[in-house]
Amino acid sequence: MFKGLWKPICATVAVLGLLAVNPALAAWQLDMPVGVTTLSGMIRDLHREILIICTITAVVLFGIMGYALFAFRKSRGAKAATFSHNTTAEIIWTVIPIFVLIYMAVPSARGILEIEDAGNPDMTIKVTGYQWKWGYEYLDNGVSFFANLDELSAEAARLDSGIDVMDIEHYLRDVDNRMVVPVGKKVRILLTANDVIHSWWVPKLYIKKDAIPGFINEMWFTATETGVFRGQCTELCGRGHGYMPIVVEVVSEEDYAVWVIENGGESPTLSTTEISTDSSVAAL
Ligand SMILES: [Cu+2]
Repeated sequence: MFKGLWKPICATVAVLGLLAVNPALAAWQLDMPVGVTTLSGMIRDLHREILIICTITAVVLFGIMGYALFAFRKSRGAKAATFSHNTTAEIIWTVIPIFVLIYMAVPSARGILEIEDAGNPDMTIKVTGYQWKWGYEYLDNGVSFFANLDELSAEAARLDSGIDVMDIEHYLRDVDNRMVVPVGKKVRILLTANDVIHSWWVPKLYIKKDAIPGFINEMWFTATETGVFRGQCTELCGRGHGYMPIVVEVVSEEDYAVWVIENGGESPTLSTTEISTDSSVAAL
């Protein structure tokens, strides 16, 4: 029965075998990373649940379709059906998908509302994308700086540098100035760009949005643990797109206060920055 299928089956097994011994496979990841924010668990669970539903749906539907194509083929003498419709079947294949979609839509909508609720932040950072670096302005305390690619990566990236990039622990994933935030505080990010569209993405913080010139996008996170979390620009923005990484360091509140003072901040206290027409007018 499978006489004609041996060749493609052997070819598939050979390709899978080659992939299995490829060292690059070590970097493969089949699931979203474990996040470190208050929303990351919810987003990961939702993603998994919906992925499982979609996978089961695809396997069942394509399975039925594949079986029908194989079992009722013309060479086996199959004849075209003569009925025009089947009310019971039509009700079943309409009602079941409606319930499945509602089942997925309700938690998705709840999640989106939570993700988009950037109100009442403990602090606000304006992040600006440039070709090819990120600018950070802490609106509550006046700290501001640029985050450029770290010197070691920049040196190694030069033609004929003689440096083996495999020897660099965080090649193209490190910066000279990290964005530092306190753990357990709601950090709002106001995101824009100065030249072309960039995109700010830190996988473990579960946030990613485009930085668009002339627009201010908003997103937020509350980190639940301290540590260093890396990301990168994810919108192809020109020659140096791969050379503008993001490094976020989450520290304790005390360490954050010290960092603010060390970096010339006005006050280590966290406060809510109200961005409104009134305050802009008052500031003028
Ligand atoms: Cu880019």
